Amino acid sequence: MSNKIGVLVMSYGTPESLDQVEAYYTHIRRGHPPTEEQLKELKDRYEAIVGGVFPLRANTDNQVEALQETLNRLSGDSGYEFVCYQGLKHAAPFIEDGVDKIAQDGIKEAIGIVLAPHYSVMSVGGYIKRAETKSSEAGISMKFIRSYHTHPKLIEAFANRVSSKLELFKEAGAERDTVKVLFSAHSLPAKILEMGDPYRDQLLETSREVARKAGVSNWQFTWQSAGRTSDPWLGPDILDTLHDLSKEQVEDVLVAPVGFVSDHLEVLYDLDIEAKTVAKELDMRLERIDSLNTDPLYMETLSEMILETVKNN
Ligand code: FEC
Repeated sequence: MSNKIGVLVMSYGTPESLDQVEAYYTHIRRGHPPTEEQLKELKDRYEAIVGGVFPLRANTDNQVEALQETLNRLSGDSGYEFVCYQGLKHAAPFIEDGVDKIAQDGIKEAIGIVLAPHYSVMSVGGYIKRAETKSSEAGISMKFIRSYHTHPKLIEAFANRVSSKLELFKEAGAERDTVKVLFSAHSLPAKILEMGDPYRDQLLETSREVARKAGVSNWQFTWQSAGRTSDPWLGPDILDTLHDLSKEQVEDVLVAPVGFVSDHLEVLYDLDIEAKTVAKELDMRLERIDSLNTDPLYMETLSEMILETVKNN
């Protein structure tokens, strides 16, 4: 007998074309349209990465497909069939659309998971709140996975990427221990710390575990991609960190953006273009680890979290 379980796979979302950027940006700003200048600046960043293509779209599609395949393979003869549905935070299909589809397919039991490993009330918490509201309206019993930042396979996947990039520095003549490994993640308004939010501590835990697994002692954590608002954001920002490292005569830097799991604007622009430009001005070599995208170890991390949640209920 097949017992279907819906999996709502939630991700940030991205526009499909340049003419959708304004609506997308307005949604991120909770209904407040950007100024002409802000809109132009964002469109310019999308144009700079790959000529106005939106890589997060295909990457999320591929992750959802690979997760469904991995999950059904690993669930073996459990009697469950997992069906994955996409739900995006800021673009269609929205989180609510994903829940609607689960309901239309007559599925009554579901699990929600976010393609971001660390919990903050302002990030994953927001996804979960929307999915919870919609699923209770639709009569679906939905359980959520809030974080998976120390799952051994996630740590292994990141550590493999750190080790292989450190090899490239070695081949270019650098001593492994002189390369500064910078773990990074999206900044959030600093007020989250007063709220006892686990985001920063979870990111530090992931960084520590990845460093240990990859045998790296020369590392530090830094923030990136802070919003352009007047509130204080968590720092130091990566661009300031690069200036500080340059004063300490650091020449080689490997960035490991462990707060992200896909290639998208915050990686391809903020790191590969902006941070690389600053590093070049400072005469430093900056490389970045490859993004996880559909790495089998990442797909197994998500699948194991989901299977465990089903087993424990
Ligand atoms: O490639 C793409 O099209 C999308 C890339 C993208 C990802 C992403 C992930 C996170 N964000 C997080 C927090 C915030 C907060 C604000 C904010 C604003 C933006 C803007 C763009 C953008 N974010 Fe994002 N984020 C991505 C893209 N983000 C574009 C608007 C312009 C700008 O500020 O650069 C500020 C909102 C406000 O004004 O109130 C806060 C967090 C993550 C990582 C977790 C996750 O994936 O959900 C946290 C990918």
